Amino acid sequence: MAKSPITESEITRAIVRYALKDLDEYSNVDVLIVGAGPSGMTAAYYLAKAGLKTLVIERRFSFGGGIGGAANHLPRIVVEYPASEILREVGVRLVEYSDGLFVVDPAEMIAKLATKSIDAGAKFLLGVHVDDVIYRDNPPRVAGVAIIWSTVQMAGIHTDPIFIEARAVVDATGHDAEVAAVASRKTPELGIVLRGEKSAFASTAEDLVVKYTGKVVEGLYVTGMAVAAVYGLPRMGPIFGSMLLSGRRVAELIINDLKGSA
Ligand code: 48H
Repeated sequence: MAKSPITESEITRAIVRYALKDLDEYSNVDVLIVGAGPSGMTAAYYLAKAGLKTLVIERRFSFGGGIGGAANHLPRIVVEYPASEILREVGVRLVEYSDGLFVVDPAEMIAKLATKSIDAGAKFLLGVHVDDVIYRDNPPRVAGVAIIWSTVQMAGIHTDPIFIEARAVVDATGHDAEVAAVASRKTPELGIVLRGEKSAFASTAEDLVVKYTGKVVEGLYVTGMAVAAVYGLPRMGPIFGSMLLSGRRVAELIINDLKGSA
């Protein structure tokens, strides 16, 4: 039997039913990652692969964060060994420029990190802004986030947020460490201090960002450039190895921590 023409109300009902189902299902997750840049998407890939219920919240309507702007808008970035192996694992093609230094197409890197993390089971909500955290005391900890639609936030219209609870929140918001910053400013008893990112020193920055990746207070972890903002580390420019290694490192730490508290 031929299907009757699709009606406008049917379009609306299909969208509303599944959008609300998503918000219902993801109102409480194992891991909530704020930011779909290189560190956030890498973390999402490994966390989802490990079977954790993983939600990524991104305020833009697109993936990739700073990958897309690449190097001063020149459409190539570089990645060094061993981070190059993470890109190889998700199928990104690497061109070896010199021993252990690879040139990568940023559009391919965005597409493949996004595809692989979604295929591994991570859920992305685009166009959503994280506005605040949920906290608990005794002991002080972060227990989730408050969200509003990015368009509402940009319009400057006040609306109260809705909440998402999480066993672990990951600040993958880049240079401004927005989640750690709001937690530090509004809830000093969490004891979070932001030292602010330093000027460029690429090789040192690449090592230190990975080394300092991890938990800042119970329930809140930092990855990527947010690590530099919290711990006062130098920047590295358009080399992305530490973003990938930091994303994998934060995933490993969370998998280990949540396993112990299942
Ligand atoms: C929802 C938010 C919010 C919010 C921000 O900037 P990113 O690419 O972050 P990283 O750390 O994964 O990668 C940093 C890299 O891109 C970079 O800038 C480098 C290597 N710089 C070196 C240098 O010397 O300059 O992605 C962060 C993402 C973005 O997509 C934001 O839109 C998003 O987070 N975001 N999403 N709620 N409050 N704040």
